[in-house]
Amino acid sequence: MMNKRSLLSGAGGALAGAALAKLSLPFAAYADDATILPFANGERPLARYPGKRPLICLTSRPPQLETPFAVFNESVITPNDAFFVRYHLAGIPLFIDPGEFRIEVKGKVDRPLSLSLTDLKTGFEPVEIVAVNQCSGNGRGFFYPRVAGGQLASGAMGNARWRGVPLKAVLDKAGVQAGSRQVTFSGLDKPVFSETPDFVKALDIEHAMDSEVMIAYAMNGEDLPWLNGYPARLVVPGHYGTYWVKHLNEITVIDTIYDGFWMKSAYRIPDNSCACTEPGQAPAATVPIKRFDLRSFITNLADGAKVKARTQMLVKGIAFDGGYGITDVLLSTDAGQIWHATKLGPDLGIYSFREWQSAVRFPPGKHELKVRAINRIGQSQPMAPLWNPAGYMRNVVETVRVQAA
Ligand SMILES: Nc1nc2c(c(=O)[nH]1)N[C@H]1C(S)=C(S)[C@@H](COP(=O)(O)O)O[C@H]1N2
Ligand SMILES: [Mo]
Repeated sequence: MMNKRSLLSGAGGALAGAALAKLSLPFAAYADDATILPFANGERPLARYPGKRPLICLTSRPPQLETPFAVFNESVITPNDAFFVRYHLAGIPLFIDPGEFRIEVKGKVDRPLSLSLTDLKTGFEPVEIVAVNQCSGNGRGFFYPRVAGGQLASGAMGNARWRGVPLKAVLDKAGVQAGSRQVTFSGLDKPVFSETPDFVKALDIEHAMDSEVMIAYAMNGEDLPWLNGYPARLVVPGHYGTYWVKHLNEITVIDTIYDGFWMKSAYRIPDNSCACTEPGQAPAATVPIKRFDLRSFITNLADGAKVKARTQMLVKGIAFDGGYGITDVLLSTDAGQIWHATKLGPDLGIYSFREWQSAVRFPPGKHELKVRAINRIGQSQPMAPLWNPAGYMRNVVETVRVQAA
């Protein structure tokens, strides 16, 4: 089994004297227990990282930590210590001095800015939004045929209340020049090898200026957890996590279409209405991934659960989409033949998880539960999974089998 060996050594001890004013990331270790995700090769250690409860460890360098699915049944807001973590580059920041930290705003702007955290917190009107952050590859481990990439179950998502300033306010202060086409974003993390492209993402200028994209410095009423981008990150409501650049320290307005690796080659989906191909086939053309598709989950029953027969119980869960808003969540207890409306929970905004619940009485025997959401523009989820070579955007109607006795 897994030893309690160190996963990530910050130099907290060695530098303690010299770095008193700074914050540092201490070390992480494997927890004693492991977990098994519901697909082949799904055994994972749990790891204890700074500021986090034990999370499912996909890789330790760079840290990629998945939220245990049961967390989504605890509350509609994902606690900071359980929120998933995804990095591409092993050179994650281990020391950050909040007094020295600056966000540079440069490129095609009239007045380049160098914003301290204090500038960010006091120089602009703060805004808040509840929004889901989800990795493009959430659920990739369920793809069949299997695809390369992080073999994630459904825990690479989370819902939080973000606080920060609109990116538009910052760009307006800098003065975006006519003819600008995109804005690029980069954070403090760096590649270990010079051959590895730095993690830089781009948004079209109209999107960057839409007043919803936010530079966030707080999450659920606290500073951002280190591993979720302390001290500031981009929040791009309704859009896949790849754009939510962490430890954000460079914002560059450009008058071209950015063609770095993480836009031109990675995080692209088939350029068709289903974002899918025949299994095993490469797409004819691709475009950058953008908005979430519709998803819904049962959170209080795991696949294979045993329930009490003939007794009324609540089945509950969550649903979300890319920002149209959930209008209905339907539940089937007979493998999708009959669908029942469920009761939706409080509306925390179009970018939030929406809770749903339904009272169910199971006759003795086996039951196949399926859950399906519908959004404000009438979209729903496919009954059979769609496939694409990168394993992105899973949104099939999910199934949970229970045994009532
Ligand atoms: N600086 C930086 N920001 C990043 C990444 C990264 O590798 N480096 N990964 C992105 C991806 S792909 C995802 S899914 C989200 C995950 O956010 P989280 O780690 O806070 O859950 O961060 C995004 N922001
Ligand atoms: Mo991601």
